Amino acid sequence: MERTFVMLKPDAVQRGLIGEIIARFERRGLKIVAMKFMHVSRSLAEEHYAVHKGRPFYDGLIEYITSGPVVAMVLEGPNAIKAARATMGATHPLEAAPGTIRADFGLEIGRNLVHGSDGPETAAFEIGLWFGDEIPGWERDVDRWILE
Ligand code: D4T
Repeated sequence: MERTFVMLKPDAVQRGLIGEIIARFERRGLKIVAMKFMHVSRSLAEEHYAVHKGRPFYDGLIEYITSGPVVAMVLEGPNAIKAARATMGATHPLEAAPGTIRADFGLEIGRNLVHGSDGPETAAFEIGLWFGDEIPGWERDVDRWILE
């Protein structure tokens, strides 16, 4: 089983899309193992996006992520990182496949609604950063109908 960090960005919250977006991950079969509604401090935003420091869009990205509350969560499942990113679609909404979150709800890269870890190391770093290292798992009764 793999875990990934997913964040519903401030535009998703402001636009009333929290339920719609979470439902897509949930319906797919990804299991929520942690979730919180929160305001992002500047220091957390800077740690989260440290890899982008110095890039032209960095300042705008920090402003955007700290501009309002977000929903942060950890999802679990087989190949959860890939599954979550496929559900989200490509970073730029215009390049995202129809049916993905970013294609269905977005137009601009700087308002692309969701974040998902892009690999196992990033996922481990981001889960630790947002939730710490002690996230318990739970037994889901329908798993035998979702997982072979
Ligand atoms: P996130 O990290 O938000 O899930 O996005 P991705 O993993 O899909 O994309 P990324 O790390 O390359 O970009 C992080 C974040 O920065 C915004 N961004 C990115 C932007 O506003 N302008 C840009 O030119 C790029 C490359 C969007 C996502």
